[in-house]
Amino acid sequence: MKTFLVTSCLAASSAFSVGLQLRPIYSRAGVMSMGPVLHGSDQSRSPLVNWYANEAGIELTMKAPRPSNHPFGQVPFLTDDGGVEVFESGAILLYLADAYGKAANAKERAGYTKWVVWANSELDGLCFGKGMSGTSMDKPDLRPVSVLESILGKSEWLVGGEFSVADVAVASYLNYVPIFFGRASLAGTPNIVKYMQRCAERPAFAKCALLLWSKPELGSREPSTRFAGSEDACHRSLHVSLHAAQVSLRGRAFGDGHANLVKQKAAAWLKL
Ligand SMILES: N[C@@H](CCC(=O)N[C@@H](CS)C(=O)NCC(=O)O)C(=O)O
Repeated sequence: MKTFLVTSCLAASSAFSVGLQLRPIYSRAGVMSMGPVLHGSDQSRSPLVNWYANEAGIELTMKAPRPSNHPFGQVPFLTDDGGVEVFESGAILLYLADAYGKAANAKERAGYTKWVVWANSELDGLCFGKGMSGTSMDKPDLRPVSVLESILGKSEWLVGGEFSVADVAVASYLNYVPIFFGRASLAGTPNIVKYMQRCAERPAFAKCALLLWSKPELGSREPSTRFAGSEDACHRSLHVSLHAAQVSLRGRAFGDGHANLVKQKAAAWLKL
């Protein structure tokens, strides 16, 4: 069993400039700085944070889901120097983009915050349904689906013609769809499919081969019935759909297995 975890799967290269602020190892008070620490697991939403960190060249230290100060005991949960604590995957993306990115003011931030919030508030339901009940992304006539299709027909990326945290937020959910709903066909929205494909082809997406905490370890530091049993909907669904699809993703979302699945599905949908 692993009792430690690596720093993130840092992208070797990134076309995504974020104007990184370099942090000292020791603060002025002489207290050791950890930098951003992510409590996460591979069978959860936390890999989407890893994807963004890879793209942006942010070094994350990974920790087990628990113990953490997440008020609801979930993952992902991020801490950073200076007492920063953030829960909710979208809020974590926004924090990292704000803290380590290049946006100069509220106007620039608004370019991506709206998409991250939309992904969490609207796209989540479209992709997974309530309680993972079913996807609506295979219904091209639904207004938000057709609008997204139209937007992605005009631009490769969501904000300012370049890849950004907005794309991580949106494409992460889209790219979970083939994992959770193996029979869903997105053939009716080719622009969305090509976008999913573009994102899956990014080296930082495929390089998410992190040494993330695997399921038996989720409760290893602080036994928790919810994690120890892994009975929450998102862990269970991912596990079941992986099995059903007989796809060798080695138990993790993102990474090369997931990238290949998206690429295969996209190629098949675009032929229809
Ligand atoms: N809306 C939250 C969802 C968090 C969530 O549901 N996390 C799941 C894993 S994907 C979890 O921690 N489940 C264990 C539990 O609820 O105890 C986010 O986006 O971060």
